[in-house]
Amino acid sequence: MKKFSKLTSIILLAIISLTSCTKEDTESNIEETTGDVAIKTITDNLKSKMSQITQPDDLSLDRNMIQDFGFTFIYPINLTYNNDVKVSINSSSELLNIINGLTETSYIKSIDYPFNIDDQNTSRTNTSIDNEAELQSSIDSHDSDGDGTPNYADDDDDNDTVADQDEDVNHDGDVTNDDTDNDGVTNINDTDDDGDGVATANEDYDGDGDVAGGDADNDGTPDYLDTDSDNDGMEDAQDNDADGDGNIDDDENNDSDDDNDSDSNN
Ligand SMILES: [Ca+2]
Ligand SMILES: [Ca+2]
Ligand SMILES: [Ca+2]
Ligand SMILES: [Ca+2]
Repeated sequence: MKKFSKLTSIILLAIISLTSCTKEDTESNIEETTGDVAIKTITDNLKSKMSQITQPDDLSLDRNMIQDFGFTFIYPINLTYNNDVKVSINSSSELLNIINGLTETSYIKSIDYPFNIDDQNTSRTNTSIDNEAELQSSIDSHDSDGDGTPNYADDDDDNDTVADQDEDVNHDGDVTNDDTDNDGVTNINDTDDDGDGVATANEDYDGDGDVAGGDADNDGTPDYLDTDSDNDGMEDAQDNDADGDGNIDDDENNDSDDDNDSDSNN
């Protein structure tokens, strides 16, 4: 009898937890389908990015907007919180204040259309966004590496095998202000971060599959940021140019005949 009542209790508990799961799932599905998904994607993403930056300011906000979404707002814009409170925003600094104050329970649910943006994808300034479909289409089309995943959902924007968060080599929490080789292309968009002629994705000299983790000469600078990874006094590009013809072996600028024997890489 005691055994029977214990079994009954377990079954009852299982039924109760199953029922509550179903209710929660239904509620979260309802929440996900209400409001303006595009502006919530933008503001949630900016909240996440700004909270990682040591000293976020209006410039870092604009840079992160351009990196992830390909545009900056032309102000004013009017946003509405999930509790229906409206706020008019006249500058990136004002937007930053709003973004910093967002929480899981206090978020932006919509933006008033139309509004204007400076669109980096099309290089058109003052582009009008007239509805949510246009906003969604604009952010979905911003795909730096062309791999089909828009930047805001891509954790390796330039597809160089180094994750976006690991492109923050100055460790200020901002992934959009690092340019190791000073060529004007930030590391998060640069497929050759140290500009040594060897693509970042090909700088995994220890072959462990982790480009960011390798440091062949143990000088504290990882190989993909070190123009002379083995510290032999010869730049990596020369190390990787066996026949010295100026074409780097087995790289994106492929030397199809590594040893210049007129026989393709044999
Ligand atoms: Ca992509
Ligand atoms: Ca990357
Ligand atoms: Ca660069
Ligand atoms: Ca390189």
